[in-house]
Amino acid sequence: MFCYQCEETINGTGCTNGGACGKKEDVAVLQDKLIYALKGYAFCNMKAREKNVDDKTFGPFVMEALFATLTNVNFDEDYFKKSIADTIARRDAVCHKVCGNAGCSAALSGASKKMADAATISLDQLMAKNPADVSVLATENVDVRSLRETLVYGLKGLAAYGIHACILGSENEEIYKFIEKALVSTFDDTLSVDQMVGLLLECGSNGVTVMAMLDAANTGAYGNPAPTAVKTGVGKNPGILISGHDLKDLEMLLEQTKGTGVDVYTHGEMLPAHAYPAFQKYTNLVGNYGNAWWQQKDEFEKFNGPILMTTNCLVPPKESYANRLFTTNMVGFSDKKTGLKLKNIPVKDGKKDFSEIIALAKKCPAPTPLEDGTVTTGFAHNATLSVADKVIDAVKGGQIKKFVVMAGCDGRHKERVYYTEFAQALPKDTVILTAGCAKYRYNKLDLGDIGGIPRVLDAGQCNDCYSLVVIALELAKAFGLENVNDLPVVYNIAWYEQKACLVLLALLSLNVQNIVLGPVLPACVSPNVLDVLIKTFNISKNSDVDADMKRLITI
Ligand code: SF4
Ligand code: SF3
Repeated sequence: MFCYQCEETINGTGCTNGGACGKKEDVAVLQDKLIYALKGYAFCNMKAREKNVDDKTFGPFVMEALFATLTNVNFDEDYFKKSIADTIARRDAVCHKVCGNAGCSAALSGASKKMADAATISLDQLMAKNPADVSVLATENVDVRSLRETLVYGLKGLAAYGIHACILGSENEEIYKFIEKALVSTFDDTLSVDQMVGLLLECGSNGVTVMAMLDAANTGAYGNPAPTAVKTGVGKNPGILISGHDLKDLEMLLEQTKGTGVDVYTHGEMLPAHAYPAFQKYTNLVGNYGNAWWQQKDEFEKFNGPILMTTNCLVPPKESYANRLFTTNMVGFSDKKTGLKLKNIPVKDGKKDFSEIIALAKKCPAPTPLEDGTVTTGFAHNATLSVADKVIDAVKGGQIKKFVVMAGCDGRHKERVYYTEFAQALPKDTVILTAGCAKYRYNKLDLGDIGGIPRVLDAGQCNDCYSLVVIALELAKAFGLENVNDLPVVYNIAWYEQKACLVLLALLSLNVQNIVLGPVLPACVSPNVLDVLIKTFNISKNSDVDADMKRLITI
């Protein structure tokens, strides 16, 4: 196996003998084969689109499949075997509409050898195929590999956010067309470096569109988030812990637990849900338990009750709580060695039945307390811009010197203490704008406020980085600036998985300059590609707190 899609990749170069995330070789190879099959399906669907006979369910299916291959989503061989078989069957069905009895040769003329293979390979042949032929390393040129893989990782992020919007009834055919074109491009040997860089930026601008779509879907369904202090302590009732990013799942769980005596706690990326008016109506939504995803082994054990993982980040579970850990959507886990397979709650006619989880919760003790305080969230664009006048006055009056965007992901590497130290060392006239699970490194610190404006403004989940973009663009307008880079905003972003890759591409597509990225640069970015990013966007890696404070804040 070879995987270098996330920040924790072994030795900063690639996982070759099992993943740092717990992904085993068998699953890694199946994920590679799924991506290979998706490229063939995309090619055939593109040909079908030209004749207006394309598969109308291509978009949601491909997004779900791509999302499943994102870091810490699915560790289950059976899931990927089925997904590969479904992809080939869908490809064949659409191919038949294009080529019928005439065969594929006309459609394939001009396609690369790889693409022709991916568009015609049978399921048996694909399953028997040498893993090296479908691996990331099968693209020999390191720069081409870098550009193609970065694009695929951006697509995974796009798919993740696209699926959430789709679940809430928001779709955009243009996004599907882009996913199709981008997948096909990764087997096109005729593209220049400029064209491949162009596709990365196009992926970023599609990222802005899809995040905006998800924002509209979330706020349309659940209202505009408002600043909210969320309890971090626990009560005496048994509880269910819900983690991940899927707000629709939270809504269904809250409805079904109403009046049962079972409390619902959020975990990780579900924390910002407390700020939506629609969820504040539920008295059974009682607080947030724990921190970012990587601490779940300890926290899930102590929670004592059932846990529902709606999306990433799932860590291979400990035996102590595996029997009360459930998955839904495309999250999955199985282990051939121990025979453990986590139960997945399916969707039927748009609904999920959580009665098994609720019944189990009733038999479990209340959660063991981890802490007892509050954490504030809910500073999405609507809430933050409603106090825009106050913010603008504070900037003009010199009380706020700089906004520091510290969005992104958290992770287990101990170097990430940097983000806590950086937040603590920031001068008192700076405000942190955050979104994503990166916030857990500093959202419980008492950093105070500036004239009533908290010094940490949490816009929400990683997809709510869109809110940070809206806030920046609106501030630029208010200050009469044409260039968003002229604002007193600096970027010190932490990444871990591929949604963060998409967010980064989204910022670059908006021409945001001088982004500082850490705790390491993506292994998929080759030295030459990095050079392009430095020359075009002046992107750089974070260093130590003192040096970064000097270059970002003092100067
Ligand atoms: Fe390694 Fe990250 Fe890939 Fe897991 S997702 S195998 S940790 S690079
Ligand atoms: Fe976190 Fe996984 Fe990325 Fe949504 S939950 S930000 S890492």
